[in-house]
Amino acid sequence: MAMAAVLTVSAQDAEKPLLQNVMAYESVSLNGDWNYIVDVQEEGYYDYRMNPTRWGFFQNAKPQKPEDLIEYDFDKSPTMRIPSDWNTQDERLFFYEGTVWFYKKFSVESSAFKDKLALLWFGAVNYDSHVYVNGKHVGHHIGGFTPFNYDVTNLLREGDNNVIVKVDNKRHAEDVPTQIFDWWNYGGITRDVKLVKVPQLYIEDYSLQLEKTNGKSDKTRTISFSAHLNKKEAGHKVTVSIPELKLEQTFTTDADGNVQSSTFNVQSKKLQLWSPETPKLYEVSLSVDASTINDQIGFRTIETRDKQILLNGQPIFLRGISIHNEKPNGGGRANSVEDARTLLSWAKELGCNFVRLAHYPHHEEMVREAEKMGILVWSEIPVYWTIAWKNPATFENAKRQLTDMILRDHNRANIIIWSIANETPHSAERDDFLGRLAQYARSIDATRLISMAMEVTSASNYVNRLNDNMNKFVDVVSFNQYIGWYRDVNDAPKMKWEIPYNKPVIISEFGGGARYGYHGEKNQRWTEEFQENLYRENIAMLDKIEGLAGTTPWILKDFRSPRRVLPGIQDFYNRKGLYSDKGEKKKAFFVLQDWYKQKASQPLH
Ligand code: GCB
Repeated sequence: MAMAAVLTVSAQDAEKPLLQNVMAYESVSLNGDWNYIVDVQEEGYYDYRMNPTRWGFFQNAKPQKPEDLIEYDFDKSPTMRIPSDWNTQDERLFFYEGTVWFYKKFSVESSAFKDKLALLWFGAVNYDSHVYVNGKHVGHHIGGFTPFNYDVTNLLREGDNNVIVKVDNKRHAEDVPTQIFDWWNYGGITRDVKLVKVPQLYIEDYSLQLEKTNGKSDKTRTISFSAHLNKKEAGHKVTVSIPELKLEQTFTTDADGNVQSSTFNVQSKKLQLWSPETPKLYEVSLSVDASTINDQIGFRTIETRDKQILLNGQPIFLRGISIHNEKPNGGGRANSVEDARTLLSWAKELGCNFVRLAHYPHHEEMVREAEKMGILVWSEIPVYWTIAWKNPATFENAKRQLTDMILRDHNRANIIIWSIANETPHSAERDDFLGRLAQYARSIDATRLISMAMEVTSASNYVNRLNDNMNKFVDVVSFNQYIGWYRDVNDAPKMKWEIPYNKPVIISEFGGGARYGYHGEKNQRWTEEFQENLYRENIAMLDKIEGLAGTTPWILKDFRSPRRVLPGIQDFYNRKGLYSDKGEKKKAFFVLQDWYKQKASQPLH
């Protein structure tokens, strides 16, 4: 009954395809203090128009006469800072999974959006959200880690306005991620919220990327460009210019408002490629009719040749680390430039040129800052463990998250791998689901590599074999393995690896837990010495794998997880970090750092 009430007030579908490069536009930030009401029993869904004894929270009702019974008041409710997760903002909500309603009053002057459109943009809301502006339902979004936006131009009024967001982070078997996962299910409006001012006609999406060389070294290189407008109209002029390269070209849209894939040629010797050593970004401007936006774009190629990964045509070893999107000091969702810089500078100190942003898209600043710092990125969607492979809605949900991850970041030079899944048990339904997802990812972005974190199976006691039907869909075979943690570390020297595919190999996870400051013998679990030894043995073992093109050990920093309950040791943290939850380095950090130093100095052919 509550659900039906919501549908009746969905006056319009204001959702628009994701705006590319939101940072390029002027906007009014709606970050800051929001009032909130915790709604354990979904009371806020009741609609007075259907049930005259109950006023739904989305109506933001106020008593008109003394006898009016309205049992909530946003203006008198507590506030929390947005963006944030509610778990670390209010002690009572630490373990809470359910609905919280958020309310923010803001004022708009009529001149502010004159001749413009107002897009209400959310960086991410975990997990299921309904958005209302001035009492009107503007949309419903699921998926906790990707941005979305609504056109609310016609709903805004001079002076006071309000936005109400119902956020529900209950877990369900058919969701993405599914019911069980090894990280904290932080709920809330976890990333920025803003009203973005866009022209009536704007470039909804564009892609500007260097084409692959396919092994040729030509005197000229090709940059391809495509775009589409928010309106399906022919004859608009779209101009792209890269002043430093003295490039400028104008294209005309077709009847669908598209600039179909077009190319520019540039002399190879004039083009400075983006790389970890020289993370060169070019100033780019894009205009449609009279309005212009800017971007900073790097050009590089990423390809494979047999078992090698080639960046700009040269083999590269990916010295990586896995990272969760959690604040560097203490828990909570990371959401700022500072959080990104701290986490990435820790990775740099470790000697990394690569990070695996696990297990879902991180906030956009993580990618942007990494790009400036010369750090390559693996970006992933939360198709994790036992997804409901047979459910068509689950597939659509995963596909939507994949689309939005790619749409948000497909102009970032540092992203080299889209990962479509992590540790998924084999079955025909899973192969079908993931196969379709991989083909779809490739169809919307052919310039990057596709991978996923697979699992190995034991062929015999000391032989591990990678045998996964998904091999034919990926460019890089990656797998997680935990010898030394979920199996005896003394087995490491005896292990053999059979990887029967002529593709580069990334070990997407290995590691083990240690409590920072807990010391003992190397065979004593949870000590720093145990973890240190585990790293030594694993590195010696993995370094022998033929075609090893990179590793992203698990994990940079201890992170919160409800599965990790051991008192005095875990206390709701997964302790596999090389840094503690407070940012202290454990001994294993230095083992990996040493290996990465060696790797950085070994030439690859
Ligand atoms: C895995 C998962 C990762 C877990 C890790 C662990 O294989 O991919 O999400 O946190 O193992 O610590 O067990």
